[in-house]
Amino acid sequence: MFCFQCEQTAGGKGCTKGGVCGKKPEVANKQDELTGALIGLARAAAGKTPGKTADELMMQGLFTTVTNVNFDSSRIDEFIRLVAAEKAKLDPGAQDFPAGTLFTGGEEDIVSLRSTLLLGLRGMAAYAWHAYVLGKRDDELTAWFYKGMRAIGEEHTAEEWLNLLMEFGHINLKCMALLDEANTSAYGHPVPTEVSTLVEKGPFIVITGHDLHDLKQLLEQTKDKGINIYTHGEMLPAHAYPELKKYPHLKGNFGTAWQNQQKEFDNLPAPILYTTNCLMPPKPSYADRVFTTAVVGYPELKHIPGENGSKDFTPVINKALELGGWKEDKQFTGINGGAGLMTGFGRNAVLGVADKVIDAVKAGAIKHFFLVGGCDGAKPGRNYYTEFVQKTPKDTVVLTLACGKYRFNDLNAGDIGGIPRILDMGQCNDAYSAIQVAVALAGAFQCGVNDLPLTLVLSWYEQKAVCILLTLLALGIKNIYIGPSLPAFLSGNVLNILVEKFNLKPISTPAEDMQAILSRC
Ligand code: FSO
Ligand code: SF4
Repeated sequence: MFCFQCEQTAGGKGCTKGGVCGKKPEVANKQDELTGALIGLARAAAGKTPGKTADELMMQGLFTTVTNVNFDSSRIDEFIRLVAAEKAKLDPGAQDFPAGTLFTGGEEDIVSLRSTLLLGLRGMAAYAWHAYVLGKRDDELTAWFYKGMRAIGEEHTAEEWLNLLMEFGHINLKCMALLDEANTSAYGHPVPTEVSTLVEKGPFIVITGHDLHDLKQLLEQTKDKGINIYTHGEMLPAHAYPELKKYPHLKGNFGTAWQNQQKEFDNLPAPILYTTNCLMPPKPSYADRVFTTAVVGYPELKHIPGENGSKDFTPVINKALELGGWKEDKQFTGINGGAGLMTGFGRNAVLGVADKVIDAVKAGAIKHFFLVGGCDGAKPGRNYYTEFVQKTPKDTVVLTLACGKYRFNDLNAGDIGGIPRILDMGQCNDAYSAIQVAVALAGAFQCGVNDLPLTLVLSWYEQKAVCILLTLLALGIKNIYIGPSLPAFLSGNVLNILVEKFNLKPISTPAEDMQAILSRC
């Protein structure tokens, strides 16, 4: 196996003997085979209208290879079989891409550029799938999956690869817009909401991942059953959607970001439902109560079938009743000891008070905006993000999104004239909201986004962060800080291009970076 797609890759170079994430070589090799087969499917679809089954396989097949999604080789085998059957219908002569050469075949910079596009496509597939299950699709977006996968199987010059990456960044913006539309049309616009971290006594279910459609179905099926629902990880922003928050048994949030799950779920007296990444190999103390759904999979864990239609969560519900929850209420806190988390500052909420924000900037009450967001992870260096937010001056506002926010979302940072200083905009895909807010501010101040008093300080872990970064770069956003370490799949030369073109900066220390940012203001 060879896999270097995530931030925790072995030695900062690549996992070769087994994944740091727990992925076995057999699974990694099958994922490469599936990727090669999807390139074959894209080739077979050239000049044709592939159809619903092929489209679904393309999105699900890519999504399934994202870090911490599927560890079950039998499920990946099934995908390979279905992709082959679909390809045979379109063009039996189309060749699959040789799996073994995906991340190793060719000159270093070309491998780097090819890998970047593939990893971006994997991330975008997850977003496209979430929109798709809510009935939203876009022909240009769907077609780009095929175009992108065909491109991965072709030779290109470095310049052509860079152009493809920028084109992809724009398509991913469309994809995030589509998901925003899917979520807000189904569940309303998020409203600022305080989320409790108290778990009440009695039966409960923890739901994690990004899929709001699964949460909605679970809430419906647990109505009046005496079972409470708690979000975990990236599901936290769900509390802010009117059509989800209306359920009184959606009580609060349990736990923090994905990398703490083995500790947080140890002996948990409740089932845990994984709707997307990020699944870690479960410990025996709770493996019997883990349920996966959609493309998530792990050998021997219980799986709730039904991809984009209705699902039956009865086994999860029965497990909650059997385990019974805790005997007493339990108050939990965030990693800095704070209880009660605010979320729901999506574009609609923030732009709803745009006048107030603009006035505060003009009056000098708000001097700078930071977007401190992205994924969390296990590395000790990630406390950079906590320290960075702690160091932000009192006359600055921190926008945040994705699971990296758990590093600081329980800090009581106060407010500026009623505007909270830390504004949680939602999940990683809600980077779309952040972009919309930045564009609106630039419009109000009649300047470019790069001229705003705004600095992006991003943490990355997996492939959704890759697609978001490519979107930000495609939009021409410069001076982005990125950490905790640089992607192993960026070769020295490719990194140099990004540094020269976009002034992409690796994070250093919170104090040094803060000083550099504020001295430019
Ligand atoms: Fe976190 Fe995992 Fe949303 Fe990622 S849950 S790390 S960027 O999958 O997707 O933020
Ligand atoms: Fe290694 Fe990350 Fe790949 Fe897992 S997903 S095998 S940790 S690089």
